[in-house]
Amino acid sequence: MVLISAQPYDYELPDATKVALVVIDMQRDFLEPGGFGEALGNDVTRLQAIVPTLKRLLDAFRDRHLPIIHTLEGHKSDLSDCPPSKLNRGKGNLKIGDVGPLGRILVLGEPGNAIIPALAPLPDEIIITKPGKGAFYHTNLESILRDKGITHLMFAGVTTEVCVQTTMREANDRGFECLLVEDATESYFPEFKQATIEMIRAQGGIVGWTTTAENVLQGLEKIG
Ligand code: C5J
Repeated sequence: MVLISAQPYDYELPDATKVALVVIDMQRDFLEPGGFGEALGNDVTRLQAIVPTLKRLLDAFRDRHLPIIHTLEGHKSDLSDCPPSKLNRGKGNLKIGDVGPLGRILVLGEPGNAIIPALAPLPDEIIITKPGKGAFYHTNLESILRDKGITHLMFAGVTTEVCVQTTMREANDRGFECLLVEDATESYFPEFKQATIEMIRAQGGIVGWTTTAENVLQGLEKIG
């Protein structure tokens, strides 16, 4: 067993066979101009800052052949999996399914819906496509994790208070021990990121733990 320095207290990692890295929605739609994030009025450039840290985490998991799960928010081309409440929200110039500079906004298979090239999944890595904010909603993520005997999840990606937090809460309710890597997640709103980190680890870790990528890397060194 390895202890990773975290808040509100050390995170216990039983052994390397029980852990997976979950990288949430590092897609062009959220990180590049012309995608869904910008259509909602956000400054998407601030999300780029976490890419090098996330790459270090990916490399550490890849070097040890530990499971990596990438998630991708997107909808079928007929939008049959996009409820009107989501489709009509926002009042931006471009809605989900409209054609933008990166192809159709938030539609699976479109250029803008892909994971950014710097963090592209390797062929043996799992990609979960999801229509919602949480990665357990309308996906087979839970059965994949149970089949692999995974009990511990480390979370990274965007955005901290939307898809990352929603997925972490879903995972926590399902009994997974969840650790958020603070410098490998980002939001369009720095204050929302900070608030999310604080609410996750409040009340004795009500949703889980938070730590830095450096602490994760040191922990992984100890498990070999
Ligand atoms: C959002 C996400 N923000 N990946 N999606 O709509 O957080």
